[in-house]
Amino acid sequence: MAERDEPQSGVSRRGFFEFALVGAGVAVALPVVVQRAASAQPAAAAPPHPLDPLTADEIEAASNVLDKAGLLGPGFRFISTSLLEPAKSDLAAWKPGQPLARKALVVLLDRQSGLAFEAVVDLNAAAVAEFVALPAGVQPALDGVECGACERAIRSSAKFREALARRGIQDASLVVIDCWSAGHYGNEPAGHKGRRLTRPLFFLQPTDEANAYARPLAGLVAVVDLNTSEVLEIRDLGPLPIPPEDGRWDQLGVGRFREALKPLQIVQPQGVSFTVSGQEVRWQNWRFRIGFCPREGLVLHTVGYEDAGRLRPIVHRASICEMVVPYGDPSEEHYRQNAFDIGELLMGTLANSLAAGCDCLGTIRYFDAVIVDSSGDALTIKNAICLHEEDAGILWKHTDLRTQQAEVRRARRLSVSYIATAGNYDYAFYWHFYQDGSLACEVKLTGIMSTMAVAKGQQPQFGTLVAPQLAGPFHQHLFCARLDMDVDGIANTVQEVNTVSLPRGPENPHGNAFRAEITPLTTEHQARRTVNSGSARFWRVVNRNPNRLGQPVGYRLLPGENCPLFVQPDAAVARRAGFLSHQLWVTPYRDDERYAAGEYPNQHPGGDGLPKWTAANRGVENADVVLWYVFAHNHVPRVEDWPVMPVSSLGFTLRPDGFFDRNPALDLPPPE
Ligand SMILES: [Cu+2]
Repeated sequence: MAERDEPQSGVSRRGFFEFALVGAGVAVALPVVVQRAASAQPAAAAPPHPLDPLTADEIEAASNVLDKAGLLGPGFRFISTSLLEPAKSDLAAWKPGQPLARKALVVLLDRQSGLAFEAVVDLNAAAVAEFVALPAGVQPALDGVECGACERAIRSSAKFREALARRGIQDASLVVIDCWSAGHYGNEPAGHKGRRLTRPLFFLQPTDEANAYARPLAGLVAVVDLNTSEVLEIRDLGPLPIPPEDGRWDQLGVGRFREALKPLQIVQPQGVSFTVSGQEVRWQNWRFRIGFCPREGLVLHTVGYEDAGRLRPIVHRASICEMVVPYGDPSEEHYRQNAFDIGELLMGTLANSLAAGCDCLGTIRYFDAVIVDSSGDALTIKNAICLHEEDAGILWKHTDLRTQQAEVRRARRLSVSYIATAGNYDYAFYWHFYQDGSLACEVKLTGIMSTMAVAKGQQPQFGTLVAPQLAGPFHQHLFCARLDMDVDGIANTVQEVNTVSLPRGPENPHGNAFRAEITPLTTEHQARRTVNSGSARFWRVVNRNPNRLGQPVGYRLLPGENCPLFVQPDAAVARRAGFLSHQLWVTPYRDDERYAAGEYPNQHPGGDGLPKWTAANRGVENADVVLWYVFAHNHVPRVEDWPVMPVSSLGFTLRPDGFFDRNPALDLPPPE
């Protein structure tokens, strides 16, 4: 087994990943959230399935196989271990009861050589199937242990302590150090090239209860080599006064509460209406599997709808495969704030342990998530995924004014979700299943904004003043959903639908005419599209199989809130996240085209992922298509977003379009 070179908890006073804030805002070490695998998941009663996430035993078996094969040198560290999902063709050929070919994909980092490795472990054969050194310079995602080491290195740096002294801070342990991914800007000094870097940000937390983000330490730029824990650079651009207020958001800090609401109880006296077998969920004709991986977190597999006794596939695999948060402040200390939280931080590993009555109401079925720690042991995140039903208002209703015949059906939805904390921000990811065949993705943004100090009496140019001498910088949250669509089978075509008004003329004598125009997107270049509210644009994925009216059966992708990327096209983050140049991409399915910015975006110079793959301009007509939908929240901070941000939510919806022969929820029984 690889050497565990750092303890997992108590690494630092307040590590980036290693502490969770619970209860009255008291910092508590990780064991509350993450438990050793031994005390975790009960054995699944259902027979295993090829898409089940790796179990704790499988993760540790993979580590042991690599160790026994002598492949783990003393500087090796596990970055991630995840299920290597079977090729789609193999999965299609698999029948329940047949043996599973279980493979683990392990990403390793050798701190001594600085090289990263990909290993495939055949778990059935307990053998290493592949072990490949990645090209020099490829940097897998950051991990919490190395960030803890970075914090210690900075705290013991004399230059850092001098910079703190210039800010009136004598005790370096009062400084919160958030490791940020270093990015790639092309202006890195020669001595930084090829190294594994982080560029931390600094905040003062004078007491355990204080909100560190209320007191950013302005003017400090630092670069640390994560492999050697060397502090490569500490630059003091000059301090600004530390903002004066506490920015407390914890119970004790808030102190006085409004009168509590009277109880509102969500009770399901007869239990839930869904069934769970292993990772498979069935509810209201829906059938799907819950997956989880360290990078994308929650994954939906084999989403289908049972229609008149026939299980009809809709989405083969759905996930949020990448996201980027670019910040708009051009100053030397802030222009590199461009976090790829999924590809650079592994969002799934940041999943919270959820609590009934707080994060979710009602009768909850939780699923644990299992990840690998840096030494190769399995860690279980208890209750990482929440599955429950919610009332969702009315589904349909009509009153006949003549007969007074009234019919109404209430909607219920089934929600599957997880919540991850990435430093200051918290992201909640939901998939909502509806009884009318709709499937909606919702992302909720909350937590604490990244902040910057502002000189007294000044107004920030690139942010909003949210408290005295404290600004929330302008920034964006851009997400990419990867939707491997299989609408009634794998042969699908994507169409764009634009509503256009007709010019006056013989076709439009009264000026009122408008119609929906349908354009098939047949090649990858043609399918690089942007949202357009001016034409009420949406896209749909159709299968040539006709419905009873002879129309192709299909599903719409309906955009929700969206906006373009606001940085220049040649800015570093735009090059590195080339997928942000369009909101829709369509590719023919390939097993190895998984993440919109490529496999290893950390410190990548750019050009990987969707722009690279689609350069070939492959055909996507009547093919096994993958939709990549980019959606964005533009965050112009408000005073009300401070000190903790009320949820902002955005997403998109997949809605049946000719998939059914009529309203599929016509058969819902009336309410009692
Ligand atoms: Cu924001």
